[in-house]
Amino acid sequence: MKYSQKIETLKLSVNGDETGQLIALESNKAVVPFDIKRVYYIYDTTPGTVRGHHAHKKLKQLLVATSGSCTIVCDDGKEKREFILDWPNKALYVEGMIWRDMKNFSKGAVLMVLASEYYDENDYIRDYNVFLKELKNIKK
Ligand code: T46
Repeated sequence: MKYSQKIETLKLSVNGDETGQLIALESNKAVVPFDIKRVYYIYDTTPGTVRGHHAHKKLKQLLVATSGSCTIVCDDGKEKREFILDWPNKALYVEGMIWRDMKNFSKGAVLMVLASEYYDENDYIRDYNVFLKELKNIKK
């Protein structure tokens, strides 16, 4: 299997006026580069917790902290980069073989994730050494 790997920060456009703000996300336009098959959100996290500790074989995801803030640590096998999501108009696109951790959840943080596939545990790589080994199959 050939894997892909991509990380991109995106600024979402806001429809705002004096009554409030609204952000719309749509499959294959309005920045989401895939058909949205699943939406999940992480909230009520334990203070100091670190989640993630895995990569995906093919999943594409768009992450937005719709409330509060958190840090996403992305590791492509060569370097680790940290992205702070701290505003509803900031999104992080993560595709495929990126090892990710989520940490520094603020009180009340809600991390919303749009995903390109239904939940499938077989798409996860939860062993870092297996992740490093599989990286040789990255599409060039
Ligand atoms: C990811 C990061 C950003 C389901 O039943 N359905 C789902 O769609 C998901 C995502 C999870 N689950 C179950 C599986 C576990 O029993 O919920 C439990 C917690 O999942 P996990 O430990 O994988 O959660 P995180 O926060 O470590 O990772 C999640 C996503 O799983 C993952 O795809 O990229 O958020």
